[in-house]
Amino acid sequence: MTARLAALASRLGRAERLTILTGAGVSAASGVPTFRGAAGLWRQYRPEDLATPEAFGRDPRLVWEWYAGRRETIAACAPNAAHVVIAAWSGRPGCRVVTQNVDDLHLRAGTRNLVRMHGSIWELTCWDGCAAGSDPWRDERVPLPDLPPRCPHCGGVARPAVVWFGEALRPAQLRGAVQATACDVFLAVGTSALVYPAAGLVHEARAHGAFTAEINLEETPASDAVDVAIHGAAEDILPHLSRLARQPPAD
Ligand code: BJW
Repeated sequence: MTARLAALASRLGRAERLTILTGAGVSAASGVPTFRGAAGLWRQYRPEDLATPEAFGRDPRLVWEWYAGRRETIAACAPNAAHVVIAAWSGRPGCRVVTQNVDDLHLRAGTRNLVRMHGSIWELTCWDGCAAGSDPWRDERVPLPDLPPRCPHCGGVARPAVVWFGEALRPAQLRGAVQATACDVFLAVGTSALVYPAAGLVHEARAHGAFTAEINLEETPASDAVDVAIHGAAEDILPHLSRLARQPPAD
């Protein structure tokens, strides 16, 4: 473990182009539930019942109740040590952060050059498809007064501006994520590496010649593909790595 951490810290210290991909595990220590795993959201709910356009079309109010509850939980959460380290690294030239998280905790930690692949739970778009409502607008009200909320442009039903299963990512977000795979070091943190296209990014980075690494509490489908897999909590490992990367290498 120590040798792997040292190897990764040395790569991080020297990288001119660093890309960090994050998933729900990065926000777990802040109190935001992950999707999969023992306490994951999918243990209580079936994704096809809640995180698909079909589910929303069937029962917008039910889906909104789930999102409204999650917004309340997230509103009470603050960025943790993992967000803070990533935000500090994001100030380096050539560093890009790609997140699957919709909680905006990276933004609240001050992260720059951020690609939000799956959107934001704090933004809405028009479900009825009016032209003005296709651009996400911010709505941070907690609680939302009426469910489902309405589009301010046409009065139709509004939806969370997140990417559901079976939906395409916004082109700019997908482009930004793919471009970020051209890097020297690609670090995947706190993601189960199950959901595409995000799960494919580490392989693209490897194909570009990047040194690839994973930080996760457990093995994932990416563990065997990366150069270094470190098992541990992001909020512990990242501050440790940050300190090591600042130290001059031992002779
Ligand atoms: C810690 C920790 C700590 C805990 N420290 N670690 C190719 C192959 C197979 C299938 C597909 C494919 N391409 C597309 C698909 C279909 C589908 C897909 O991937 N399905 C798979 C599940 C099989 N993908 C899609 O549908 C995507 N769309 C698409 O591809 O469209 C194509 C298209 C093109 C043109 C027209 C139309 C369509 C969209 C995927 C959208 C995913 N959406 C969600 C919901 C977002 C909104 C919301 O939040 O409600 O995104 S699902 C959910 O999973 C959420 C997450 O961002 C995403 C990833 O989860 P994540 O972040 O990895 O979290 P967990 O919980 O899974 O894992 C947490 C990890 O952290 C665990 O490993 C823990 O061990 C670890 N951990 N604490 C470090 N402290």
